[in-house]
Amino acid sequence: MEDHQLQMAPASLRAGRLRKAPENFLGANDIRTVRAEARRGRRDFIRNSFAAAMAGGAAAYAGAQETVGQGDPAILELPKWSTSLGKPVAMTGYGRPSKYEGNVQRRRSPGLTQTTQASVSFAPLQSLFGIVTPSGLHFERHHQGWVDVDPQQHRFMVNGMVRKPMVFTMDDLMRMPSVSRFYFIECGANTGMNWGNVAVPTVQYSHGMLSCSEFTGVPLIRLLEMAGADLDGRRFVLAEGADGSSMTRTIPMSLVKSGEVLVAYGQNGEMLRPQNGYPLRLVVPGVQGVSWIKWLRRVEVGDEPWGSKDEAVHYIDLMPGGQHRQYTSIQECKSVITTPSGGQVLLDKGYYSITGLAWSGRGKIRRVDVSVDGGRNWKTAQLQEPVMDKCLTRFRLDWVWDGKPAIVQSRAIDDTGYVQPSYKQLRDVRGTGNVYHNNAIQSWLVQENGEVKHVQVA
Ligand SMILES: Nc1nc2c(c(=O)[nH]1)N[C@H]1C(S)=C(S)[C@@H](COP(=O)(O)O)O[C@H]1N2
Ligand SMILES: [Mo]
Repeated sequence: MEDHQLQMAPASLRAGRLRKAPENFLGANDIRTVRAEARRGRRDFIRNSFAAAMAGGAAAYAGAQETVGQGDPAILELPKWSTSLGKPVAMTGYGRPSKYEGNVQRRRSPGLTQTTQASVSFAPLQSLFGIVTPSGLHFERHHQGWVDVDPQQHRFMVNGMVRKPMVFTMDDLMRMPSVSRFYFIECGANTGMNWGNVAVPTVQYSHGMLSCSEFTGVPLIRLLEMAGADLDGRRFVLAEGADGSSMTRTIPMSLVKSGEVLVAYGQNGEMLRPQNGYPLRLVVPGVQGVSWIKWLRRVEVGDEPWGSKDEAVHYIDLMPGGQHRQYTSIQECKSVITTPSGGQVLLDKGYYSITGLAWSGRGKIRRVDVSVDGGRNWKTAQLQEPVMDKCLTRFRLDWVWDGKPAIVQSRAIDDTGYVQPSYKQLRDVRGTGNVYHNNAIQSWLVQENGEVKHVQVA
């Protein structure tokens, strides 16, 4: 296919081409099955893409003509849903995805030891479009299990260096003016397994402690002002959760003063899900997930960081020379290609739309570069609008795969000019003792047989 034809290819062609190959991917445990299924599905795939291929004038789809000659029952015969009565409106008041999408699931990593309560489930980034994570697929990270909080009984307290300590009910909070904003949340441990040079099989497990939602709530600064908080000088807040872990984290007041930190009850147009902190959670844009306290019950104002148990043990970067960084708050600029990515199978050489996600805790994504030759050459990817502050940004690049092994990588640059580092650059600074905050460039190897796997490239 010529370059200009690629530019001309209609959206339906681009979408149709991808949909069949990778979207069926299940979990690491199921890789074999899926690969077999993908091969079996190959003929259907070519058949399905025929209409689109003709529309695009793309003769590159070998087999299309032949298939027409044979007659495609999916076109020539009416399926049963075209010749029968449909079902009445859904009997369950709350809708669910199509039964054909049942393999799009949050998953627990086969490579991580988990206790029942201290656990993680990863979002299926390889199956998602755009930038918003459906609430039912939002990753989960609980230090002491999730809890079903009764909103009638839930209280939110503001105390510490305030003139008038205050307690809010959910009703109190929900009658205040609210704001709704799109932000990403990423656990500081995301991509942590890659530090160990472990071949993480899929992007779900390497990068799936990442999600993005529209959050609705009240800026924390408004509540602090109501309580007459002493906001001058060196100030911090401590946020505390109502779950059994009594998760507590220190947050610098400068972030709160920016107005971005929200006491949120809404997620993607509805109330938070119980697993994500219902009925109240702190939203701390750009900052690692652990500070986004769920089941939020208290914020205290103080003049020193607290150094709480959750700050003494978790998400600390061990640096060379025996030092450690206790507070890493901002999630630095990072990106990952979600298609093609580990575990997926490219069914044929030819056109693919490389796509992925980029984000920065410091602001907006300015540019994303993509390489298909292991970082020797880079092309600028297209950014999908809107590109928002501290939010996921979707990028894509046209690619014609020649059937030879290829290493695909993405490198994001944010509006501070920070460039996502290579694994080696990060190692040079952090040493080898570190497991958190890995924002290195991710490499996927597309093998000759079309199977994609993770490789660690310097
Ligand atoms: N109360 C409370 N808040 C919490 C946690 C927790 O265990 N308890 N886990 C934290 C961690 S480590 C992360 S990464 C995020 C995960 O948010 P999610 O489960 O909504 O994805 O919540 C944070 N807030
Ligand atoms: Mo986390």
